[in-house]
Amino acid sequence: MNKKGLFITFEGVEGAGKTTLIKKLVAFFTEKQRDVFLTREPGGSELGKKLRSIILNADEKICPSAELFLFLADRSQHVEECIKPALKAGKIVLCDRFIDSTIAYQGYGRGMDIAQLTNFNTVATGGLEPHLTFLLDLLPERGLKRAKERNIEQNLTIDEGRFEAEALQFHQKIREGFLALAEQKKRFFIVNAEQDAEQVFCIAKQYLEENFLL
Ligand code: T5A
Repeated sequence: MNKKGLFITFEGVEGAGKTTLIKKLVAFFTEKQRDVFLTREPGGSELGKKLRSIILNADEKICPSAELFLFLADRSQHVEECIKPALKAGKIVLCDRFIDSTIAYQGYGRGMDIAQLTNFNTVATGGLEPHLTFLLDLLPERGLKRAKERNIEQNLTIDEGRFEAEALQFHQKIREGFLALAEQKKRFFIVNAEQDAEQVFCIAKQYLEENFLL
């Protein structure tokens, strides 16, 4: 019998540990013989890979509204081409960033109108919302430090991508945005991402086992 799809998203400031947690959850679900679909924004679909490269690595300066529409184009294609079919097939979809990143980064970070962004998100997703969103909460300075250390380790530019180079205040607004969203939406579960990666994983796993009867 086909199991029901489950849509889980992961949000947080730069370097909060989303990728690290997702990798551990993939192993956990695989052990339980659940079919997992791992994806991310931007860049989940084939078109999205091209858009990701433009968004994060463009030489040209991208104005805030153009940046927004690139993220939304990425999301529209991603939902239609990847997420909806995976959910229909009963898979567990683990998505690194989704609609809440637009509200936090373009809304709280860039100062764009939140109500308008919410409507744009609905257009891009056709109203699809995650069943669960893990917010990895961390002081932005800690996350940026981790991201920088990782970039050095992996021989990337220290401030890889267009957001890691933004001022600390920008990242503080983004954290506030995520925390405000988590207060408004029941689907959020906040994990203190100061803890080591294994502890973060254990907390997320326990929440899943207790609330989603895996
Ligand atoms: N964006 C995205 C928008 O502005 N609007 C949108 O609508 C969307 C969808 C995407 C950028 O686009 C923006 C947000 C982003 O700036 P990205 O390259 O995908 O860019 O970057 P991020 O999603 O921010 O991902 P990062 O790779 O920077 O961070 P992660 O995945 O949260 O962190 P991770 O797991 O790679 O960990 C970073 C380092 O810390 C270590 C890891 O080993 C790694 O070295 N680490 C820990 N160290 C100590 N304790 C822990 N608990 C740790 N967990 C991980």
